[in-house]
Amino acid sequence: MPDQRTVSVLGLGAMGRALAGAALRAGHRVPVWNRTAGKDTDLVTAGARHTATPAAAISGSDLVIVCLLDHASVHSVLDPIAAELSDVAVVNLTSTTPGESRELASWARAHDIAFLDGGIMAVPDMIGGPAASILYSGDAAAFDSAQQVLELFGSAEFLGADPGLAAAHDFALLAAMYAMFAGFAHGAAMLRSAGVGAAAFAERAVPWLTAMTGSLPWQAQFIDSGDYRTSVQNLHFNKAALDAIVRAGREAGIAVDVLRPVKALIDEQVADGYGEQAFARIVEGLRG
Ligand code: FVH
Repeated sequence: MPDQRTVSVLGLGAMGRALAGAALRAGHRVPVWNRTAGKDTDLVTAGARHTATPAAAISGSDLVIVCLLDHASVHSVLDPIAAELSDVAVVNLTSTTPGESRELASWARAHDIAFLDGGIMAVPDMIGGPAASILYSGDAAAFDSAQQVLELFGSAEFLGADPGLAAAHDFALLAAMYAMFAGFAHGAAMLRSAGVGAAAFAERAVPWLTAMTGSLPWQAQFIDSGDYRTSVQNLHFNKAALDAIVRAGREAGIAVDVLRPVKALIDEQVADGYGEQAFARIVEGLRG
């Protein structure tokens, strides 16, 4: 093994186990630790080293992968071993907000720890496969030296020195996904009232939504330029459409909670006099 490293994994939930498994399959030494015992059985059978404490897991490590529940659990595990982590590269793959990621980076800097934050755009089964993508930000030198290992988990992309950047992208992508899933639930509820099953709806929704995502770069041009003038499908047009879809939902006897905030954003722009402008202008209503 020309470049065998010690890759410690703290946190053996579904994702931590998948990450440890990928590092093991590539021939690295993988000490693992989890708060609750028994989650490393399969990994140990595959060659991982069981450790009883986080301190034991990171001893002699080249790279420490942290995959816990949330920001608070990261601190509860790393705070007591901060001194031992000095000069070690720590990669946090726990989902944290951008602000929490920046806070962790400041904490790491204060303890001379090289810190990278990552946003995993994959579910555990995808780890190590071609569709898995993980976004990183923070310490560029740490990314460069860890990249060979990080590529084992999925394509590894470094976004920049701001440690909050990976989390910002992660949550932006998840927000788009959840809004789409909620829209699918609304459509399924509407069609259920007409006696049509969700499976049949899904068959139609996939090609429709796939085609519609093709308009995202066009919408992005409005947002990035701040120029929302359009000759097609302005906010008046979209207001008429949304109003009708909301009426259809009420006719069907279903709640319209998913659509209400979209309608409110359109109504606000129209009320402010921007009815002739593009739908993408609703982003202006999302300022804090
Ligand atoms: N699973 C997924 O699809 C998503 C994909 C995108 C990224 N997420 C994030 O990854 C983090 C871990 O997710 P997970 O799927 O591994 O989650 P669980 O299976 O629930 O495992 C959680 C682990 O965290 C440990 N833990 C929780 N609290 C503490 C604590 N206070 N101190 C120490 N460890 C803690 C827990 O340990 P235990 O309950 O087994 O003792 C698990 O090892 C997460 O941020 C996702 O958002 C995954």
